[in-house]
Formats: sequence, structure tokens, C-alpha cells
Amino acid sequence: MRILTGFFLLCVSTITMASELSVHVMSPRVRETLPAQTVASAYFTVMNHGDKDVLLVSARSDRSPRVEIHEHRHDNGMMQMRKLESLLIPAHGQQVFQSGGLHLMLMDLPAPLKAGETVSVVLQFGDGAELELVLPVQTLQETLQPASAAGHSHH
Ligand SMILES: [Cu+2]
Repeated sequence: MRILTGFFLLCVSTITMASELSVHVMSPRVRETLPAQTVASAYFTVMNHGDKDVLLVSARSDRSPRVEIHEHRHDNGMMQMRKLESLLIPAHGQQVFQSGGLHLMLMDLPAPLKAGETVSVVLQFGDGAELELVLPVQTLQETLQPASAAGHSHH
């Protein structure tokens, strides 16, 4: 569940180590794709137990060439999806990725995601720290229930 990247070889700082211990992800899961669908939404709750704000800057996956941070918002009565360049996880706070709100979007999937498989997603934070999640692929119904997925990643 832990990745040591080249960053740690280049620069081991106390800030990195502090935030590395402060971020915590619960209930990671990704929705299965429908036939001909080439995008999938991933959900989880990311908590920051530290005293400093943490910035989620990007994500990558073994199943998708491009992963974006998206949010849904209502605009003039229309549901719009918007790409975020980064997302702040406040000190002692959390961000909930869930259906109809924040989600990671796995784009341009070369192959469908089927319920029962797992997908690896690596979250990248502003200080260079990374956290790998293993997300079970779930059906639409399952992904609507935040507490249904077991899974817990420490960082
Ligand atoms: Cu999206």
C-alpha cells in the first residue's frame, strides 16, 4: 500500500514525512463500466489528520492513461461536470468523493472495468508524496453505498 518513489531519494524532508503520515483513505471503490463506456468514476473518503492542509494535485492508474479530479455542480438547474486542477484537504478535515459530487474520473479506458476486479490508483500530493489505493470494481448499486466497501489505506 506504500510506494517509495524517486522523490524520497532526492529529497527527504520532515514536511513530506509529516503529511505522509497524516493522509488516510477509506472506502475506495470504482464503478464498473457499461458496454461502450470508456470512463469510470472512482470514489473514496480522504482524511487529513495532520495540522497542515494537504493538496491533492493529480492521480494515475494502471487501467487508464488519464485520470482527472472532477466535481459535479448544479449550474442554472443543469448538472455540470468540472475538472479541478487540485483539491485542498484541510488540516483535520476530509473530502468525500461520492456519486453526484467529487470523483476521480478514469478516462480513455482501453478495456472495460468489470465488477469483482481491482484497479490501482496512485494519488499524488503537492509535497511529492504518493499514496496507492487498490479499488474494488463495483456495480452501480454498490457504489451508491459509501459504507459498503471495505478497504483502508494508510499513508
Ligand atoms: Cu467526471
